[in-house]
Amino acid sequence: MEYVQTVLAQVAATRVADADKLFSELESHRAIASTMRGFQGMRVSRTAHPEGNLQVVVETRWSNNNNMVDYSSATENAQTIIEKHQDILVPGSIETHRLQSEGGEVAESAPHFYDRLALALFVPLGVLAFTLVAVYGLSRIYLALPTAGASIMAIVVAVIILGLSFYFVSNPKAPRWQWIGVAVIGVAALGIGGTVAGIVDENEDHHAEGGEPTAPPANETPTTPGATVIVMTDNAFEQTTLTIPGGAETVIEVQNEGAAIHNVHVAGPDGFGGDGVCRAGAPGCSAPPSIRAGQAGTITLNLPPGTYDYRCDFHIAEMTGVLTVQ
Ligand SMILES: [Cu+2]
Repeated sequence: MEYVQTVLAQVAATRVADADKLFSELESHRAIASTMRGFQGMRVSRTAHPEGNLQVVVETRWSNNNNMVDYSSATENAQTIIEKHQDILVPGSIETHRLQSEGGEVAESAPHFYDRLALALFVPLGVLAFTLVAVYGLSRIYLALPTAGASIMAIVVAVIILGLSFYFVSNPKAPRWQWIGVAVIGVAALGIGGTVAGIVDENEDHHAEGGEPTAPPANETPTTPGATVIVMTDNAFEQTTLTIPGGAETVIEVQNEGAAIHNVHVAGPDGFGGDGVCRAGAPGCSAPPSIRAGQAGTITLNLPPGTYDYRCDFHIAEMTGVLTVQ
């Protein structure tokens, strides 16, 4: 819906030559009006009457009635400009109408100043904010998930993004509510997921500090008396040689007393395997496969007698050792 202020006036036939100043004032007024809230466009038309008078029609269009009322009461508007030039007008020829448009000319309305500002400013800022939320939220979620879960979720997220991109590229006229809906759902999912992941992560930390059996506190004394312990600092193993019995399952406690992330990875018959980095649950890998500062884990081994290299996957040059299975 548009609201239109129409100001009509007739320039007297004898004064048409003096009307240039009026028209140039109206033209410069257009620039001022276009910065006003709700401005949709301004049109000045001139039509010669058969008797020689020049009919002037100035239409300004507004996106709502309040914008038009504000304009009508402004110190300068199309009406006051025309009134200033009474001397060249046919007396009593000024008429002002304020009407609600029934549409039909919306297509030709000039882009509103604020809409242009929005495109130039709010769209990039919005995209930047969305990217930050996406990067932060997704990283929190991925970090909280086990490796396999994170891979599956990354694939699902990628497929969803591709699907949505495909949909919006092939439907460029998709209604605005769909764009907004996708953005709102995306931000909400990332915000909720990131927060939940953060809380889960925090709780795990507290449990670890509280000394759960799966993550005993790092204090150099084994939780189970007599158990084998590997203590890790930045960046060294305190035990670079270890001996354990063969033919039975042995659980070694792993304590990270450094500030960096470390792990223990015992080579199998094929060396450190694959890309050489521990995955959750992989044989020869500590649980968890990345042990954060101050945390502890375990490594469960059941190996035939022999010697095996072990290392920290994060510091393969500095943190190495040899395990002997008797
Ligand atoms: Cu390390």
